[in-house]
Amino acid sequence: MPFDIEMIDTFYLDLEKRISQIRKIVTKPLTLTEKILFTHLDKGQVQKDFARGYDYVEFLPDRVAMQDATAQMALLQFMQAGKDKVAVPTTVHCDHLIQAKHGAKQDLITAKETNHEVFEFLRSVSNKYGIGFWKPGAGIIHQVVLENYAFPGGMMIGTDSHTPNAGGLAMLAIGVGGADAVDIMAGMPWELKFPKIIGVKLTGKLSGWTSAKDVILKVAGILTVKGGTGCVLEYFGDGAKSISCTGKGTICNMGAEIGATTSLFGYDGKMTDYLRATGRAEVAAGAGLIADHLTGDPEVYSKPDLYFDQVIEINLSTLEPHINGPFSPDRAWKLSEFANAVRENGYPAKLEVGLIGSCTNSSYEDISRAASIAKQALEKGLKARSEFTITPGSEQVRYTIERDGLLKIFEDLGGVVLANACGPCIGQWARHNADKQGKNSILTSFNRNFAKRNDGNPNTHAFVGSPEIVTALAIAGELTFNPLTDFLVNNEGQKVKFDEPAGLEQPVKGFAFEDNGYVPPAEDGRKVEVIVRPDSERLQILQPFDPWNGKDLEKMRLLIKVKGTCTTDHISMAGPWLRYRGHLDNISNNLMIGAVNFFNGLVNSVKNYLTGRYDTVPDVAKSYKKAGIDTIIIGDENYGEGSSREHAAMEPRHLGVKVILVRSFARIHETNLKKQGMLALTFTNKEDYDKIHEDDLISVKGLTEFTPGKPLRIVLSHNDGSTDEFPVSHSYNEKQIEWFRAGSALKLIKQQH
Ligand code: MIC
Ligand code: SF4
Repeated sequence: MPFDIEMIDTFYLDLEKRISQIRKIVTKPLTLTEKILFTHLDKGQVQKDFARGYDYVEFLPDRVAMQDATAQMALLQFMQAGKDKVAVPTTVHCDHLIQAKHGAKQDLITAKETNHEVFEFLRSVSNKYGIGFWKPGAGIIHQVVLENYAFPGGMMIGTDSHTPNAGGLAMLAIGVGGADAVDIMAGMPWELKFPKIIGVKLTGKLSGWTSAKDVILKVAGILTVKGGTGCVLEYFGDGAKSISCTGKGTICNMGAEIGATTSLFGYDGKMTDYLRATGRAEVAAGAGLIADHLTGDPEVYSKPDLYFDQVIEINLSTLEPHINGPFSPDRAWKLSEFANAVRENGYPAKLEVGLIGSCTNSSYEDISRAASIAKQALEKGLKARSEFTITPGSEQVRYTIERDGLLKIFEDLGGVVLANACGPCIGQWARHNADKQGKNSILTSFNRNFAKRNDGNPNTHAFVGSPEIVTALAIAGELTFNPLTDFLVNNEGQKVKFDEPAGLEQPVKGFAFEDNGYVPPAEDGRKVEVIVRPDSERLQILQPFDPWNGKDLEKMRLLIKVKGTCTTDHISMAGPWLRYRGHLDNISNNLMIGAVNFFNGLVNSVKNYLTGRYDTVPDVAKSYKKAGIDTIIIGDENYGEGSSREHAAMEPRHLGVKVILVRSFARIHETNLKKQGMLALTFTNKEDYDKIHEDDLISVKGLTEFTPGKPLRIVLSHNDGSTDEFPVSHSYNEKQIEWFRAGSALKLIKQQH
C-alpha cells in the first residue's frame, strides 16, 4: 500500500471541484504550476490571480521531507514550537552523514558508529513527533521521495535545495530552510512570493548518447546560476512526454543550480509507468481519472508566449551531450567542443576519478545505461583507467541492480560501490591525497561542482556530465575523449569504439528489496524521550536570539566584504563540518571561511580593528561580539546560492552579525536570513558596493519606520572623516518585519502558542 494513500485519494477526489472554483476567479488558461499553487492556498485566503514575482502568498503543502544534515537544526527548532505531533506527513532521511572511504559495507558501519548520537537523536525525535524515519543506508532523500512519496499534483517542501526532484512526478516540490519546514510541521501556512513561470518547450526525442542530464546541463548554460531565481520552470511539449519519469526527476533536481524555485513536468504516461513500477498503481489510477488537472491547459502549451514569463525551446533530437564546469554548474560545453575547451583553458586533461550516482542520477535507467558502456568495455578488453565510483540513490535501486548483475559489471571494471548516500557529492569523501592540493580533474554525474565541494581541494576541477558520459570518460581516463567519435586502444593493442548506451527505464523483473530502511513512528509518541546531552559536541539545544532593540543600527564594523561568488558552501562549508550541523556554537567556527576578502584577495583573513591584525573570520566575529560591537557582511551577486542549509544564516546571527548587504540574494538563503531575524538588504544601486571601505563604520538608518517597499539608508563613516550615504532595498513584508522585530520567526511561533 503506498504511503499516505488516503491523503492522496482525498486530494484527487476533491481536485475537480477545486479547479472549477479556481477557474471562476482566474479565468485565463492555467499552467500546471498555477493549478498546484492555487489548489494549495491556505484556507482562509481570498483567491485572486496573484501578481507573479510580487505577491506574497500563503500555502499549505501536503508533506515535508528533511535530510539528516538539515533535519537536526529543523527539529531542534520544531521541538521549541510546543507541538505533540507534526501537522502533515513528514519524513527524515539519513544520507548526508555517511563518509565514502572504502566502500558501501564498511563505510556504513563506520558512519553508524561515528554519528550514533545524531542518528539516535533523529530517530527518537521522529518517533516522538510522528515522523517517518529512513535509516542510514536507506538512500538519498530525493530518490526515496520519488520512489515512495511524490504524487502528481501534490505540493511539498523539503529542507534541501534539490527537493524539486519530485517535479519528475508532477509534484511542486520546493527546497527550504529548516525554519520554513517548522511552519508546516507546526500546522501553520508557509509563505512564498508567487513565482514567475518559465516555460521550457521540449521538441524532438532523446537518442544515442544524449540523456535527460544534457537537457538540464544545456538549460543551466542558457539561464546561468541565477537566471531561475524567483521562477518555476515548467517543461512541456512532445519531447517532454518521451523522457522517462526519473529522467524528468534529474532535470527538475538540477534546476536548483539555476536558482529556480522549482521545476516540474505535467502528468503523463511515463509517470504512470513509474508509479506502477514502484508499487503505486493506486496513485496512478487516482491520477488517471483527473489527468487533465495534473498538467497545464492545452492553450498554455500551444501559445506559451502568452502565458509564461519567458519561453525556452530545446530540440532533443539535435541536443548534444554536455559537460559543465569546472567550479560552476552553468559553464556548459557541448561534448564536441569540450576537448578543445580543456586544452585551451589548461584544465588538467587526465581524469583522476569518475563518479556516478547521487540524488540526481541514480535511477535504474541511469545505472543500466552506464552499465551498458561498462559491459562493452569489458567485452572489448578495456578497464577503467580512472578511479570509478558508483553511488546508488536508494536501497531499492541498489538491491535491484545487484540482483540484475549490473553492480558486478562495474566492479569487474574496477569500480567501487559506495553506500546509498550523498558521499563525495557533499565532500563526505576521504579521498586519498586531497590534502596535497594538487591540480586535478574529476567528472561526476552529480549536480554541483563548486570549488572544494567534493574533496576540499581548491585545485580539484570538478565537471558534471551524464552517468554514461562519466563512465565512458572514466574508462578512457582522459577528459579529452569523445566516445561518439574517438577510439580507444585495448589491452591487446586493438582500436575499439563504444556503441551507443542502452538502458531500461524500469527493471524487467520489477524493483525489489529486503529491507528498504523505513522505520515508522510510534502511534502515540508523547512518552518517547529525546536526549540531548548538555556536554555534546554534536547537538545543542537552541537559545532564542535577542529581539530588535528598537533603534537604528549604528557604527557597525565590517566583518567581511566578499569578492565574487559566495555560495552557502563558502558561508558554511560542508565536508568535515557536517559533523556540527546540530550544534550552532561549534559549527559557527566555519563562518565564511571559504569566502574571498575583497580587500586582500585572501580566504579566511579579515582585519580585526580591535587588534589591528588580520585573523580568521570566525575569530574576528567572536572578538567583536565579545566587545559588544555589531557587524555587517557585504556580498556580491546571487549571495547564498546553492544549499538550503540555514546554518549559513544562523551562524552569522549567532556571532553578532546584524546585516547582510549584497548586490542580490539566492531565494532560499534570503528567506533563511529573514527567518532568523537578520536584516537581508540589497544595494539599490549596485555600484554602491564599491563605496564600502575596509575601515568604515557602517550604520543602517530608518529601522523605526521599517515598512514593506520602503528603502532603508546606509551611512558610511570613512576613516578620513568623510561620509557617504545611499539607499538600500529590502523585500520584507509585514510579517517578515515582525520576525526581525521579535528576533526570529520561531520566537513569534512560540509567543503565539
Ligand atoms: C547540497 O547538495 O548542497 C546539500 C548538501 O544537499 C544541501 C543541504 C545541506 O547543506 O545540508 C542542499 O542542497 O540544500
Ligand atoms: Fe546529497 Fe548531493 Fe543530492 Fe545534495 S545534491 S542531496 S549532497 S546527493
